[in-house]
Amino acid sequence: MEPIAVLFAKQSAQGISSQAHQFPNLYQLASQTTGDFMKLRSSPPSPFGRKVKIAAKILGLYDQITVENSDTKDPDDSLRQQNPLGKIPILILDNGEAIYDSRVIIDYLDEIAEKSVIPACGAARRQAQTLHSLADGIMDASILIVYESRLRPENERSQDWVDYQTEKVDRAMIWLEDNCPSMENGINIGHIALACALGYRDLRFSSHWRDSHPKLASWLDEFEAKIPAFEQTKLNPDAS
Ligand SMILES: N[C@@H](CCC(=O)N[C@@H](CS)C(=O)NCC(=O)O)C(=O)O
Repeated sequence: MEPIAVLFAKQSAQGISSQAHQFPNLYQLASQTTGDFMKLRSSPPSPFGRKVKIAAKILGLYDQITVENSDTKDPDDSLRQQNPLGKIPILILDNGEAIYDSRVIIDYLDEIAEKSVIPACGAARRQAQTLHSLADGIMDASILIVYESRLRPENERSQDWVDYQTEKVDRAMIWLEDNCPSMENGINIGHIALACALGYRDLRFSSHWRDSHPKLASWLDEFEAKIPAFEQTKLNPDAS
């Protein structure tokens, strides 16, 4: 069951409605008629893919999405035709159109769903999207650090580069410890992204951040208790 706090009626929250909002079951009706589903290209450890999965679950669209795992390192993986950048996540719509990146996918899912994870306007929207960017930045920097050891030969690795990226993460985490985002008015895309960023730190960098950021650690525990999709999309740290 979805936590009630997450779900606010889109039409009353947004004031104005797009066509999809006026006919909230438009996508469902179309996909039932054609029998087609959306396909998400992702991989189990991807924090950006996890963000899309959690958003889709909260929005009530996950059962209309089949997940197809991708290998970003494999030049023969069709994902490079679907997104020339060779990055996941990618959402393939039922008409074959490929959309990316995670922000665009979530924006699209939010548009076609009856519920919403993106506040409609004003300070709530601004703050949710800024938190979303901060969390995406933690994920970007963390992934670059992982790739430095995974993709670059040992004698070409740069500790300065790793430190530069690590400092971005450190500054963001310190700021978040002092400014833990409130979930009182419901869960939005900023919260989802932050949870995925912290989950990725747990997965790839151990859980030491929890000792130095106790408020943020409690925040993540609270998020996890509110949003079952977080646990459902968790990857075993021993996985590749
Ligand atoms: N801005 C992108 C970032 C996506 C991203 O960095 N994905 C990683 C996996 S989590 C990837 O595809 N890496 C392969 C590569 O950079 O070539 C988004 O929001 O979707």
